[in-house]
Amino acid sequence: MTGKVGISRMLTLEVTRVTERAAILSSLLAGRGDEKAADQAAVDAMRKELNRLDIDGTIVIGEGERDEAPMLYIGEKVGTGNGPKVDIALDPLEGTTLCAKRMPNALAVLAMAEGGSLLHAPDTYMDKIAIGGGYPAGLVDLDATPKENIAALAKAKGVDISEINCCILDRPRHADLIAAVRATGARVSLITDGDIAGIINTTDPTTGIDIYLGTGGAPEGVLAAAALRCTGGQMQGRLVTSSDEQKARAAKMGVKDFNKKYDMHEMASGDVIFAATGVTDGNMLEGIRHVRGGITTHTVVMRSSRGTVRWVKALHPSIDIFK
Ligand code: VTB
Ligand code: MG
Ligand code: MG
Repeated sequence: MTGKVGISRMLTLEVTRVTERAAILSSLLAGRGDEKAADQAAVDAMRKELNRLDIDGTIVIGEGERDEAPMLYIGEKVGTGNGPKVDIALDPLEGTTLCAKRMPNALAVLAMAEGGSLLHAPDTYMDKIAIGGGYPAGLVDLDATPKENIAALAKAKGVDISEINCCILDRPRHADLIAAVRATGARVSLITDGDIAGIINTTDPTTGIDIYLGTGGAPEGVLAAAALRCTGGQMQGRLVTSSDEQKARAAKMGVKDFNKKYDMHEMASGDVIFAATGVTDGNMLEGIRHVRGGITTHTVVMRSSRGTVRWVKALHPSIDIFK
C-alpha cells in the first residue's frame, strides 16, 4: 500500500476483539436488572483486552464520572507500551439500562485514533445534530431551528417534510424539541437510550432515520463523531455545562470555550478506527447468541482513512476462554 494512511490498519482486528470481549461478558448479565454489574463486566473485559495490545494507549474518553459508574478512567494508560501512541474513546456498555432490561440496542463501543486527535470531552451532556452522507456541507446546523433544519433536509432529499423521520432520546428535557419537530409535520422516532446507535442510524437509509436531534452524553457524542468520520455524514455538538463544577471539569480537560460548536472533524480528527459489538439485538447489530458450538458476536468496525466498513460475524467456540 502506498501513502500515509494513519494508525496501523492491523489495529482494525485488534479493536474488534476488544469490543467482542466486552459484549460477551456484559451479555451474561443482560436481563438481570443490575446495570452496574453489567457495566463493570464490560469495563473489566475491555481493560483486559486493551492491555494485551501492542499500543501506547491513553484513555481520553471514558464514561461514568456523571453517575459514578465503574469506568476505565480518563488518563489511564493501556496496552503493552510497545507500539503507536493512540487515543482511545470508549463506552464499554453503551445502554447499561438496555442491557439490564434486555432491551434492544445495547452495544460495546470503542474508537481509537492517533494520539491527540480525539476531543477530550468531560462526562457532561452535549447538544447534538447529525445527518447521513451525501448532502452539501452545512446543510443543517445546531444553531438553526428544528423547522429550518428539517425543511432544508427535506428539500435536499426531494421529499415532503412529512416523510422526514427524526430520532430523539425520550426525555422530559426534550418535550419542547419533540413538539417543535412534530409541528413541522415530520415524524419523531423516540429511543429510551443509546444515541450512538441513533446517530449512526442516520447514515443508513434502511433504518428510516433521517436526522438525529437532542441532548445526550458528551462521551457518546465523540464516539458518534468518530463513527461518522468513517461512514460519512455530518454532525455537530456543543457541550452543555450547566454548573460551575461541570465547567471546572471541562476546563481541566482543556476546554476553553464552553459554548464552542464542534464539527465532527474537531471531535475526531486524523485517522480513526471505530468498532461496536452488539450486546442485545438491535437494528444495527445482532446481539450475543449462545448457539450449538459456541457464542456468536456481530461487530461493525470501520476506519476513516479508507472509509472501509466491515461487518464481522464471529463464532467463539467456548465462553471459557473469556473468563
Ligand atoms: C445519554 C445518551 C446515552 O444515556 O448519555 C443517556 O447519550 C443519559 O441521559 O446514549 P440521561 O441522563 O437523560 O439518562 C444513554 O442513553 C446511554 O448511555
Ligand atoms: Mg457506559
Ligand atoms: Mg453510554
